[in-house]
Amino acid sequence: MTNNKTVLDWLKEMTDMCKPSSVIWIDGSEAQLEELRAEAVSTGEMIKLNEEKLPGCYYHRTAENDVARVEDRTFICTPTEEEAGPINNWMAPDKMYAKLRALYDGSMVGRTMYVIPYSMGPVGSPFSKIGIELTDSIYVVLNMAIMTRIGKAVIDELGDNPDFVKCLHAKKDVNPDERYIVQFPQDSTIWSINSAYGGNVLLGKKCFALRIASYLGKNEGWMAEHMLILGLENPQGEVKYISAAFPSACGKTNLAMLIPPEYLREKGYKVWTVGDDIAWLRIGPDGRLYAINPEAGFFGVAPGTSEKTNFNALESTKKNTIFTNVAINNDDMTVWWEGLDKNPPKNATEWTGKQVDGTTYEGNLAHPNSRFTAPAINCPCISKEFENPDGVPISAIVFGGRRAKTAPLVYQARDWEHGVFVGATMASETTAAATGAVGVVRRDPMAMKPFVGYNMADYFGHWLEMGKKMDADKAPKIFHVNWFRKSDDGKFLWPGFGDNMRVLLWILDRCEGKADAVESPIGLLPTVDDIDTTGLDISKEELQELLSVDKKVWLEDVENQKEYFAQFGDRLPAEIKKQLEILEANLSK
Ligand code: GTP
Ligand code: SPV
Ligand code: MN
Repeated sequence: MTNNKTVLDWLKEMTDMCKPSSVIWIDGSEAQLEELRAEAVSTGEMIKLNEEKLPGCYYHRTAENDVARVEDRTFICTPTEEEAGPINNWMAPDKMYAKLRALYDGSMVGRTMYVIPYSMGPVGSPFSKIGIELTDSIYVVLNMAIMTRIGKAVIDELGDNPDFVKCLHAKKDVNPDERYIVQFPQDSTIWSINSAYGGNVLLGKKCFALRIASYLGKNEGWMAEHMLILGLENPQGEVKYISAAFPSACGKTNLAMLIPPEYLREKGYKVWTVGDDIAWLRIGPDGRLYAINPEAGFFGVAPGTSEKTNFNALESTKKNTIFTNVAINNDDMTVWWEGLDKNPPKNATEWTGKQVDGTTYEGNLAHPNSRFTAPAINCPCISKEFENPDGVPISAIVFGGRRAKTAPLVYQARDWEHGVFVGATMASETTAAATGAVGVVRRDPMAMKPFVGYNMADYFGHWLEMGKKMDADKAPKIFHVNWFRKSDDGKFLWPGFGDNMRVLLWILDRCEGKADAVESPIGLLPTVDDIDTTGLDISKEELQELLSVDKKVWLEDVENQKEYFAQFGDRLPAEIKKQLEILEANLSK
């Protein structure tokens, strides 16, 4: 498929090491993908779902020990430990290469290696970057075909260029003790072994589009962020774009596909989805910040997705979708998960493969991190700018997390520098998207804790630098939201989902200087009258509670922030230290 010498030399080195019995280039044609689907069905790797109800849809079940990203087995192998920084796992590149070579050696004997040329971003866009993933998993090939632009057009675009990200994945025996997800940023190389799950193996996603890309972005003056991108259209037909960074399983896909409350729909408000997980951002010729979604599909959390909570996501999964670790309704070969509806199938296959009566079953039929892989073009509200090679101009950047207490429903940063501090002090309760305990509050700056490809302190510095390159009136305004605040009896105080639109409207009005705000120790807050509650069953007192800032709780958080920042030592930018002092002084007044 190519005469690119760098590609061919690398492919030879990798095949010499992995020793596959055959090598197949993925050309991106429907005929080839259809052959692979048939093969995966014949071996049991995938199950064909009901062709009438779910045309072109397949089911896949992973090993029970392989259901989420593995942060403790994910490494950033920069030449020095200092470059990877204190929050990444690190090993010297030579040592890691040697260790992994021994594991990859002969790992594909008797197996086929697939060569997937792929583009992150529309082929040929100035934002886009090319990768090639070598994998012995058909599941990976078929997922990459949904999540990225693949095939001959991409290898043609690369031509003789030696500049591509070299990605190697071997399923091996899915042994969790020898599972490694390793990034070598200086070599634009990703090696993944002993997993077959999502973010561990679809190497274009977190490994490339965030870890490697954040490193490239720092060197080349752009940003790779764990952000959704949405367009909000007002009744006059003007569309403004917002990007938002929330940690894994904290509501990006939901917000990106939001359906406005009825009274706003009647007025003519609409939301358009550009992306649901990753944004690549560059300063455009007019000095504004532009974003593209480098992906071509959604790898979304299934549980909790319903006609009511996220109609557009559900619609996106009705054809040509791969479901992973959800439950099967054996009667009609459709899928089910917790929160889809109140009618679990009686005759069900649980995600582990166990046959159960779903109506009497206790526990989860679907894994809490079960996922759908759906083509973005299936989405009823996909933006017409989705393929725009120049991206969309961003008016507001929103940070957010799951915080039962502390963070109010919404507040605005005073300026870019304060906004970077707001992002840097993000914290959130952990979710099922990664292995480990769920519900523990941890600091997760810009939702990038698991995804930053270099020293987090330098990453804060890069954010500050980007701000300096934009005039204050052109830079996006920065906000923080929390949909997950709870009352003392443990109930969510905010209805969330479509009603989050009410908060987005305040945000955009702030960007246009149309809405009021009041000063608070942590930033600019709306008053209860600034958030439109038309048709909502929420009292002024409840809204007041949602917008309240408890100084005592915040001062405790400041102590935690200090401890967190201390680990970066002298590398922490002075601006962050200054903002921390301002916050503490404001809270102590
Ligand atoms: P990743 O794909 O892991 O990056 O996750 P994500 O950030 O896209 O999260 P997603 O939108 O899939 O939501 C994760 C979970 O949060 C789902 O169970 C949702 O039902 C729930 N959720 C999303 N938005 C809201 C909200 O506004 N309020 C509440 N209470 N729950 C929400
Ligand atoms: C996340 O965990 O943030 C995801 C899913 O989007 S994964 O692809 O596994 O990273
Ligand atoms: Mn994500």
